[in-house]
This record gives sequence, structure tokens and C-alpha cells, in this order.
Amino acid sequence: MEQQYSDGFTRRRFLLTTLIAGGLSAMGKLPVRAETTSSITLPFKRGERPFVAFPEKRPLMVMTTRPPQLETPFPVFNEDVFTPNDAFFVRWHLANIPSAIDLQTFRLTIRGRVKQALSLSLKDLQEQFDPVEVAAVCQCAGNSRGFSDPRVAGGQWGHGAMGNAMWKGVRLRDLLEKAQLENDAQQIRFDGLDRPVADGTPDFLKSLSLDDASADHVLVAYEMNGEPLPFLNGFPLRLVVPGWYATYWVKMLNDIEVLNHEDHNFWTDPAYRIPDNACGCLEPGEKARQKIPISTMKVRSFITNIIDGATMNAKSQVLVKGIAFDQGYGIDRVLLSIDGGQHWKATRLGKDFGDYSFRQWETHVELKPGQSYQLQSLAINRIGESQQLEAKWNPNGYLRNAVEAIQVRTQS
Ligand SMILES: Nc1nc2c(c(=O)[nH]1)N[C@H]1C(S)=C(S)[C@@H](COP(=O)(O)O)O[C@H]1N2
Ligand SMILES: [Mo]
Repeated sequence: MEQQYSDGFTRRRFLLTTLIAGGLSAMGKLPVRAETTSSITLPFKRGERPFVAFPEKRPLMVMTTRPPQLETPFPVFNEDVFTPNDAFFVRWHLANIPSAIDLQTFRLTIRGRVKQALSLSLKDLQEQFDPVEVAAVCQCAGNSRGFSDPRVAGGQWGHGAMGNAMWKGVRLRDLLEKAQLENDAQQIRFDGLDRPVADGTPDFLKSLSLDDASADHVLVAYEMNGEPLPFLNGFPLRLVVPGWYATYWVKMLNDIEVLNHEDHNFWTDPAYRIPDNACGCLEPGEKARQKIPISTMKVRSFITNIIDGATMNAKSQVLVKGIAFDQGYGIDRVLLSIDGGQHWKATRLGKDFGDYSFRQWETHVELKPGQSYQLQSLAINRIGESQQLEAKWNPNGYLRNAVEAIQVRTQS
């Protein structure tokens, strides 16, 4: 596979078709490492996940191969504040994904309610517009859905349908300015190169209001953690909408259409909608009176250096560390409890990589021998929003931001 893309080389081939067509049976054809034959069982029904290394990826937890849906193994989040590209989760709705992209002919078009339609190569984007970088968390709306209780339909993700990266690209606003919007421009609609297989599923499209699309940090990104985007994460271009759930982060972006009306395509209506109330939640069995499109993320935190169910050595200074993030107000503090939420202590926050990034935190606690402990972290953002103490529910398993609990025991 040619990795070069900003100069000379133009074509980037991909093994993806064989892999997707062959499903898991293609495992043998891939340069997989020994551990890819292993699997893991997430702590909920239908939680069994084989590890398979897809192209440009280390072995990840496979939920489906067609379309590819790969979850990041949770210990990865303890490695670094930025999620390595080869471990970054993957989620596609449609199985018909190009297996090669020719950068000589690839164009991003900007059309619709504009005075000057544009057709830009990757090189044009890199040369004609100011590069901008932002550290931001990309999290699937259904991250952690597998923990929904009662269970809900949809991909049964653990907590690994998220990742944090340094994204580099051009401001969407700069592109829209160059295209000169008509006065009646209302929404901006994004389309990528993936297509449905012939089964009646609508093409994947997402839209943002002109205001949301014009925000400072909304990028058309061509780099992720200093490298071209991995194919499965949207090579060569993807939309980056910091603070918003990943459904808006359209991958393999090749078409931007300016609309003079509200978009009601399938992926906005009825898909990806939440109950129109403060928590976006319902009582199980209750029907939403009014639904609105999902938008920004809720504040969350995780312990990353201790695995649920671990047996540990008792010590007076046990390090507990993790990550937190929100929709872009930034993390104000993260509290830790080791007694099931009766007492909470402050933790130290790590380096600030910007308001949309994972923020690391850590503290030390005393664990006595022969005891059971319930460890929980609770993040609060700079406008005082905190995580839910108890999980809220909705029929799509979106928006989870409960305080998660980890059980550990100490040796006597
Ligand atoms: N073109 C395209 N872009 C897409 C999707 C898709 O199916 N097609 N899925 C969206 C959803 S729901 C998620 S969670 C993220 C996943 O991004 P990742 O695969 O880079 O982790 O991509 C988003 N962008
Ligand atoms: Mo998603």
C-alpha cells in the first residue's frame, strides 16, 4: 500500500474489499499476528468479540465485518492521551466502501446554494487554505450502548467506540466563504464516498446548520495524529466537528451541498434523534413526545489503568488514573470514590490539550488488604455539568454518561 499522498504518488490501494466480502473467514489472508485469533467477552449479553487486525490497524475487537465496526480495546486509553491511529475505533453504516482512492482524480465538491461552486483536490486544500489543528474526541453516539439496561437494539459497543486525535485540515468556514453562499443558505449537507449495497438503505448523509458548520473548529481534516487518515477512518478527508457526536464526522468526504431548507434525509430523520428533554432520556417503555437531532456530547470520565474485576496488592499509595472529556467547555475537575460513591476526593488533572481533547487525571488512594472496593470517577465541566450518578435510558442507547464503576479486590 502506498502511504505517500501529498506528493507524487496518487493511488492508494486497499485490501478492504476482500476482507469485507470474505468476512471473518478472510482472517487467514491477512498479515495477522498470533493474538488476532484471541477473543474477549464484554460484560453484557452477546459481548463476545474476536480480535482481528484490519489494514492499517492493530488487532481490534470486531463487532461486524460488513460493514466494518471495530472497537478499541480499553487498555489503549491508558497508553497515551491521543489514541493511536492503528487502534482508533471504526464504524461504517454502509458496506460498499471504495477499495482504492485515486488522488489524481479525487475532488471535494462544494455546490448547491453557492455563487461559486468549487471542485478541490487534496493538494488544492493543502495549498490554498490555512491549515488548522485541533485535538478532539470522536465518540460514537452509541458508545457504551451494550451497557443499556434494559437492553436496546443496535451495535453493542463497550466503552471503546471513542478516540482522541490531533486533527489537521482546513476550516469548513473558509471553504464556504470561498464558495460564496447565497442568502437563503440554511443547512450544509455532507456526503462521503461510501454507498449502500443494493438493499434499499439510503446513502449516508449528515447535515449541520450554517451556524454550527461555521464554528471555528469545524474542519475538513486530512491528517490525524500527524499522518494521513487511515482508510477506515475516512481517507483522504473527513469532517471534524469537535464536541459533537461522531455521526456528524462524515468520512471519505467528497461532496458538500448547501441547502436552502432543513435536511430531512433518513440519517437525520428518523435516525439519530433523541427525546427532546434535558437528559435526552425516557423511562423504558415510554414514548418520546418530541424528538430532536442528537448533537453535542455529554461529560464523561473513565478509569484507564485498572481493569474491572482486578485483584490488586494492598498499598498505601495505589495510583488510579484515567481520562475525561465533554462537549468543549473543558474539564473543571474529576473526583474519585473508592467506597461506592459515599466519599469523593479530588484528582490532579494532566496537561491541557484544549477543550475538546481527552484530559488525563490521576490520584493515589490507600487500599487495605483483603477488601473489596468499588472505584468510580466523576467529571464536572467548566459550566458545572457533571456525569449522571445513575445511567439514564433511551431506546437507542445514545448519550450514556453515567458514572462507571470498577470492582477490585485486594490480596490479604
Ligand atoms: N461516510 C461515512 N462517514 C461516517 C459514517 C459512515 O457510515 N459513513 N459513520 C459515522 C459514525 S456513526 C461514526 S461513530 C464515525 C466513526 O468514525 P471512525 O470510524 O473514524 O471511528 O464516523 C461517522 N462518519
Ligand atoms: Mo456512530
